Amino acid sequence: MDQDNAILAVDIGGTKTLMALVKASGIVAEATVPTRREDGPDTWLGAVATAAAPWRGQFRSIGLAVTGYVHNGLWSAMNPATLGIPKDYPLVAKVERLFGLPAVAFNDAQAASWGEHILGAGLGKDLVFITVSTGVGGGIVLNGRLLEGLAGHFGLTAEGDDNGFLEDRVSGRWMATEARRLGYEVDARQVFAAAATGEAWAADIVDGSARRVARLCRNIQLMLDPPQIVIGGGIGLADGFIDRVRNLVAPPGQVAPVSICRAELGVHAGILGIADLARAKSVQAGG
Ligand code: BMX
Repeated sequence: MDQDNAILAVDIGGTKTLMALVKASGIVAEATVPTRREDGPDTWLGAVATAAAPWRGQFRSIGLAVTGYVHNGLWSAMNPATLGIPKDYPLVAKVERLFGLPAVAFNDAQAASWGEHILGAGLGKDLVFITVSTGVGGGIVLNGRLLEGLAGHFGLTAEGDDNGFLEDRVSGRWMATEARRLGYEVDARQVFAAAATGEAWAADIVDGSARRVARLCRNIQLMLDPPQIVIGGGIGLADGFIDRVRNLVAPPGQVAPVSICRAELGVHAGILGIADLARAKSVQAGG
């Protein structure tokens, strides 16, 4: 495939959809459209096609990084609270018909893991990626390969005696809910700001989230022993959060805690990751 041909990379998250034309040299154009939860996948994809119309003819394949479970080109919600997707929505077939071009699809956090592996904090080494934002997503690059399917869905692991979702006790949504329970009508950003000024109620909320993420990191270390854990997302990168997590990861015995570092690609991690995955698929197919 002509390496100068761009990929249309699309990252559909729980609140917004980021799109970009990505060449081997990097992002050459980008646009954002809202993901209106009440609309549904056909409308979300229609909005992508409309926004991408000016770029028609400049890309020969499409990469989709989407919140939710992707398997054999079908898309489903794991936690409808993050985004309500009908079970087994035929995502790849719909996009290929909409654009008349080949498409590949991965979970958003898996795509971001690949982005951090090839271009970000991963420096080409194996890693486990955790993104703490609206939900908690993740991805695993092991022996140079990205694990697909359910791999990395850390936000859906069981937390608490009622076997609730970990992300429902860690994410920004949880912080705001916890603050409201204590009588403070604030969002996660304001919780961090209050914690930074020494407000004990706010520091307790941030510590509660960091403690659960630290426990996740310890469990990942004992299960996969990765060279590093890369943490991203609006909450993951908030002031002091990673330091709190580092101080709380306590593996058993004389084992040194796993290296924990900050993601580097921000909102572009998924876009850059899925573009590389789509390019590799296209080259493989002789595109
Ligand atoms: C949820 C799940 C994951 C996703 C993660 C982060 C859904 C719709 N999403 O655990 O697939 O990676 O949230 O989602 O079940 P984000 O939109 O916050 O990136």
